[in-house]
Parts: sequence; C-alpha cells; structure tokens
Amino acid sequence: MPRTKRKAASSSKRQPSAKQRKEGKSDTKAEIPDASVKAAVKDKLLYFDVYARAEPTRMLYGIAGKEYEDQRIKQMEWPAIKAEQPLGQMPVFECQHGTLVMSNTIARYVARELGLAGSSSWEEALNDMVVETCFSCADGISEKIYAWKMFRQPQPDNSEKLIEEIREKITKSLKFIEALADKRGKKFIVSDKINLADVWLYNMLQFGRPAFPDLMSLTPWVKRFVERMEADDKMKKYLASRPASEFGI
Ligand SMILES: N[C@@H](CCC(=O)N[C@@H](CS)C(=O)NCC(=O)O)C(=O)O
Repeated sequence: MPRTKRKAASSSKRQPSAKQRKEGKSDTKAEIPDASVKAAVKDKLLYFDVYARAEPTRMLYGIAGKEYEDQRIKQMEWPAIKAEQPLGQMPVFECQHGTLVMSNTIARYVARELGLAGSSSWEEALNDMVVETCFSCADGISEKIYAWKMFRQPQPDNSEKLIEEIREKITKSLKFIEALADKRGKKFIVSDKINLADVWLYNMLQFGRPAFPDLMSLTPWVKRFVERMEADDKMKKYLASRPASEFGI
C-alpha cells in the first residue's frame, strides 16, 4: 500500500510535539495538517471463500470482537487479481502499517495486536510451538490426502499408507499438545483465555475432519478441548455466524 512520505520540516512555525499531537493539544496558533498521519485504515484480509489458511486469523477477530474487512475471493475472480498480490497467493492482509503475506505471519501479528498471542515471551513461544505443530499436520493432510481426495490430483498407489502415516503424525502431535496443556494446568492450552494456539488447534481438527471423521474426538482430551472451545461465548457466536466453506475446510 503506498505510504505518504513525511515532509521535511521546512516551516519556521512551531510544530506540536508528538505528545501534544497524541493528546490532541497544540500551542501553535493554526493547526498544520500533517500529511504523514493517515486516516485509520480498517484491517482487511483477502482469501478464498474457504476456512483453511485464513481461518485462524478470522477466528481471532471473531473472539476479540474486533471489526475488520473479511474479503472473500471466488475462484473465478482469482486469476484477474493474482498478479496484483505480493507473492501471487493469498491470504493477504492489509492494515494501517502496510501489507503482510504468509498466513502464520498474519495470524501471529493479529494475535499480538488483539492480545491473544500469550502474555509473556515464553507464552508466545508456547503458542508458536503449538501453531507450528498444528500447521505441520494440516500441511501433511493437505499435500498427502486432499491433493487427490478433494483437488483432482491422481490418487497415489500408496494412499492407504499415506493416510496411516498422517494419522500417526496427528496422534503424536495431539499427545504432545495434551502433555503441554496438562503441564500448564490452565483452562485452555497455554492460558486461561483462548489464545492463538487454541484457535490453530481447533482449526486443524476441523480442517482434518473430511480425511479423519473422528478427529474432533480422537482422544478424551481432544473431545474436552473441542467442547470447551465451543462452549466459549465468543467462539460460539463466531462459529454460529461465520459463512460456510465450500469444502467444509
Ligand atoms: N505459505 C503461504 C502459502 C499460501 C498459499 O499456498 N495460498 C494458496 C491458497 S491456500 C493460493 O493462494 N493459491 C492460489 C495460487 O497459488 O494461485 C501461506 O501460508 O500463506
């Protein structure tokens, strides 16, 4: 997004200090409009009309109750705007500071901005660790199963074996996250409030359901985790109001 460059102070008139500007006070006679102060830009997220890579970020906004523009691009609209995107892919996020790409960079930034990334750098690292663990599972499901199950690529001969491998990976990952949550002893994985880690795990479980229909109740802990997430008032409201995804993922 083009930014307006700050002009060099050429005027001899006294400018309000940063503190005065922030407080809306100034001792200058006539307020000089400062071209570098942009009007507040509403955050905007551009993605296909599916959950997948954009859903953790959408959930964070829903849970925080913060408004943003959720711009959903239809498959047929995509070729016309692909070349305009920084890396020719989505999600793309825009805010007053500029543009971000890479789904987890966006989710982490939004989580930090909304106070849902953890309350210390250690908690942030724990959130990140769960995000990466879940992302790796979702990526495996996508590449090794959905590629042929949903996206018309040829079914590999060893598809049964691939499914089994991914199931093992998910089971191991879920046990790891459960052990972390047990050690923390909080209501959710890292904290007593929903954080990015919870949102990502919920998203991964939901994303994997078409391949593994029992995923959301795979272990007693996972079942309790899902129930707790869905009992949260803000999450409940978000889930009830979000648009359906074409593939359910
Ligand atoms: N590493 C990127 C990958 C983004 C990506 O693969 N986006 C896909 C949709 S999930 C896309 O834009 N596909 C359309 C295309 O490549 O033309 C991220 O996590 O954001």
